[in-house]
Amino acid sequence: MERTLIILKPDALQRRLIGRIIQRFEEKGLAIVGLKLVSISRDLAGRHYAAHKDKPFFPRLIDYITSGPVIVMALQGPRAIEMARMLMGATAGFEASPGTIRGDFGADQTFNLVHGSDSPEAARNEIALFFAEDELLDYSPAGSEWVFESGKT
Ligand code: IDP
Ligand code: MG
Repeated sequence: MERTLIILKPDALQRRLIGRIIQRFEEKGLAIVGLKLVSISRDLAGRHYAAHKDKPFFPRLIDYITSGPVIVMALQGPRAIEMARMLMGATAGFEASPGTIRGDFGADQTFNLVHGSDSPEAARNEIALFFAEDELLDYSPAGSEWVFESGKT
């Protein structure tokens, strides 16, 4: 089954929005199979965002993601990667559609509340960066049979 790495970024915690953001993913039917509160080191941030290391905004991105505690979550379900990104909305809050997390709560290009893996390969790598294998629990929440025809997350 597909898994994706979600990070509720420092602004989500500081603005006391984590409950409402997690609720979006729960309501969609994705299973939370890993979850913890962590402080991301600059080294880990650099590895997580390695694809952006030559971008002009990279130093600000590292400052931002290491500026306070974050919640990291692994979500599981059919098409979890794509569904999570749809729920998140466009990168910049000022461009994201209303109804999305960034569209409803965000107004900025850097401070955009949430990260979601963008491909199966990225998801595998990112989940491995943040979770040990025994921190990931495989289960289907009650009621999944009424969310997915397969009945499985
Ligand atoms: P994504 O989070 O929607 O996948 P990416 O392009 O992968 O967006 O960028 C990673 C993160 O870097 C964004 O979530 C945002 O916090 C920050 N970011 C992206 N583009 C810019 C920019 O043009 N200026 C400043 N920060 C940016
Ligand atoms: Mg990205």
